[in-house]
Amino acid sequence: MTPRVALAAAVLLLGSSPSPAALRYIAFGDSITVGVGDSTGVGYPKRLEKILEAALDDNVQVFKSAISGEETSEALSRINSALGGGGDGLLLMEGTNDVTRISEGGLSIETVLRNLDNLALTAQSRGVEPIHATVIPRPQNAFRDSDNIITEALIREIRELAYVRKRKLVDVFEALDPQSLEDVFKTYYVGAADRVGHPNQEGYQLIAETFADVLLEVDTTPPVVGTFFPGPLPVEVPPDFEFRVPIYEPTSASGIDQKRSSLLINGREVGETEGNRRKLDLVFQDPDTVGCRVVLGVRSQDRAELPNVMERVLGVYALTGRKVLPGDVDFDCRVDGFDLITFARGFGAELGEPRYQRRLDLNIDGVIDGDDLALLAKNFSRSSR
Ligand SMILES: [Ca+2]
Ligand SMILES: [Ca+2]
Ligand SMILES: [Ca+2]
Repeated sequence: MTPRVALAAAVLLLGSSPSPAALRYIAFGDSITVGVGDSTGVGYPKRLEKILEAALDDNVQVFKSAISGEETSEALSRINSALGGGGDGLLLMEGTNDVTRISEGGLSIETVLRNLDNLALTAQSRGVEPIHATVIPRPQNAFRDSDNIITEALIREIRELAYVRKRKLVDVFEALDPQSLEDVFKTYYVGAADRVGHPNQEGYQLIAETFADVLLEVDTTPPVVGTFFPGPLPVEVPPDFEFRVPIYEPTSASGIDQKRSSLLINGREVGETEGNRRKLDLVFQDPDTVGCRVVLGVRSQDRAELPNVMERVLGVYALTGRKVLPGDVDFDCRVDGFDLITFARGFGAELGEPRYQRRLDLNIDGVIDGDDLALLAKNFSRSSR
């Protein structure tokens, strides 16, 4: 080594010698925290560290403590050693391997929640702030829970857990929710070769940004939905059923905009709200105005300076003893001019086009045309109640 090169090496060493970090986080989790699927091999913790250092202009350490395939019960056995170095926060993203176990009938969501709470309580008892995270959605080719029924049931309860315990929540499910983001699995996931559902580099970057937003208190998440009734599966309910949808605002100090939050029954804003700015229960119960079938939706936004807005359909439910006439496309038990207006919006559309709606294709032949209009006309001005 020439003296010049030796000097350069010494400078490099000095430059990279770790001065004490102003902030230290422990990224605790499974393969998603390990970074499996990230072709650069670093995963979200290193990416998060970079974002935080740039934003705070200070040294930050995001220490990775993760084991691929780990379930929350296994995590409990190593949480103490993971907390050994101390820190400002425990970033707790666990549970997706438990979902696989639940789908095989070997575990309950309640147990997973208790484990997550115990992990968080252990951190608290050692002076480290626990920060919950939901788990990411699974792609259609996942070998278990590819419809995300169990995953969503779990993440809705994690939202409640964070609310009840007054802990921060990083909602990575919401950040990657295929209902709010187009082509999620194509853009942010490894793809067909991976049947577990790991993110790719872009996915890990998005996860890192989602963590950073919460830690830096930048609100980029709209209110999110909790465990709602009657639930995500299509069921028949009595007309006097009480529809109940809790929504949470996990990150914003300013909270939910209650005036702009509502249940949607067949597209109409209805119901009452009860709660506070962090959790709001949206409730509707009225057999007289509920109609003959219910498309349950929710619309909400937070009070961030640039409000984060959310609107989505949660489920479609038949009502006991009520029948939908062909042509009653808004499900209010009558076929009238309002149905005609709705019908006209889809007229001419074929299956696969954005304007095509299944409920307007009355004879289900893949095109909304004169034949469907004839069916509507046949029932015009008739009522089913
Ligand atoms: Ca928000
Ligand atoms: Ca109607
Ligand atoms: Ca048709």
